[in-house]
Amino acid sequence: MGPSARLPGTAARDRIVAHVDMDCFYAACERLREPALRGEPVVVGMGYEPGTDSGAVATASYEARAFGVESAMALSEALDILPRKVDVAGSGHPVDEAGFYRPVDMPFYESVAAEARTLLQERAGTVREVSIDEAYLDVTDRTDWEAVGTFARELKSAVADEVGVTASVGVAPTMSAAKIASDHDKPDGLVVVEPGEVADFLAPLDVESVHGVGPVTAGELRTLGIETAGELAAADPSVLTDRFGERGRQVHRFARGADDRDVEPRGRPKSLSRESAFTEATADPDRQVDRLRTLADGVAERAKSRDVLYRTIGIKVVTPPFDVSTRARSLPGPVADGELVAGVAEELFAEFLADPVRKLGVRVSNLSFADGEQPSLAEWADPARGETGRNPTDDGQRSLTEYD
Ligand code: DCP
Ligand code: MG
Repeated sequence: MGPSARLPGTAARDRIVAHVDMDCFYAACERLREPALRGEPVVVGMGYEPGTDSGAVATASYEARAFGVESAMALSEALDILPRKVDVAGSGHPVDEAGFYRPVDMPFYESVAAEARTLLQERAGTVREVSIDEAYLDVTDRTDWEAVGTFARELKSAVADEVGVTASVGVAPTMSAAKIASDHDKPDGLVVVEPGEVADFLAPLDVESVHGVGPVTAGELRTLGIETAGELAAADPSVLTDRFGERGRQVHRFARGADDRDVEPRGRPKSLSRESAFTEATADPDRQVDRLRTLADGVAERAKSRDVLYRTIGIKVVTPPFDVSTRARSLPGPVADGELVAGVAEELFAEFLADPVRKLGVRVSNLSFADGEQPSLAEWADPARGETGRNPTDDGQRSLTEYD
């Protein structure tokens, strides 16, 4: 069944996605090395030179935002509404209505971001970084909907304790809902949107919060009388496609909570894998082996279609509650042989056969390319993953391309 045939809000019910976004990140980094800035209005300026009014605001602490300072504002404008602490003597401005201004220091922020990335990698199987302070995590293997609130709280505490900055976390069955959820209760937010709640969660929000709707599209939608995500979800799809083409159909789907994009890491691929969960854990060896073979075929097909040879074949087995085991075997040389993938996967699985199993995965790694050429990034980039997302897989399996 194609996901387009799924009911709204039920897409990818088997997935748990967390979106993590650090709060006022550059300002939080400045506070990390200068604790006196904690609780104070802090403005970080791009192109700012201390003592001058040059540059623009990269970010502002929430205390500075309370004065109206915001990202991308000219620094001179920020200084008008929030003078520098050192400048207020004799100016008529009370000291507590002044802020601290700091120039951007990317190497330092990158080093903090790298620590955060390491921590997120440890706590999630799959991480897709989207900016210096923002990432999607697929945590399906690590938790379930009952435990995910606690899981996310622990994740936030770990970021606070080990990295020293606060993060807002949104959890949802889709990437787009998770992103909106992380933004919903900033700073230090934690919002969990369970499967089946997505459409209701989105409905009252401004149409601009829908994935793929920018300010221009939002303006056009408003002229059609569509102001909220709920109104967009209820709109006649043919009116939307008339006006916006294919994109109209996609934003309509997103507004209804449908979004089948997988959390896929960026960068060069290190392996290709497929995995799939059983609706309920099964100990039936026939079903297990059947599923394993289907996954092996899927991986081999994918490798073949990309002209990829592999030297290592591996499996992943998830047993209740969330115990993840992996096994792999390396071959003497690179191959492209679907029957071999299935055979090795089955042998590796022998030790788990008839154990209760929630989920299975098959992976090939140690990749090389049949034509001897290195793949271009563009070749691996998902062509359909644009502003409005990409087309879903058609078989309910998840395709993962792993990178490091
Ligand atoms: N940034 C920038 N210029 C912008 C927006 C952001 O230089 N116009 C930088 C500074 C931010 C960082 O990117 O600290 C992360 O961007 P976010 O949009 O996540 O903003 P913040 O983390 O600062 O604030 P929030 O708490 O809203 O996430
Ligand atoms: Mg942020």
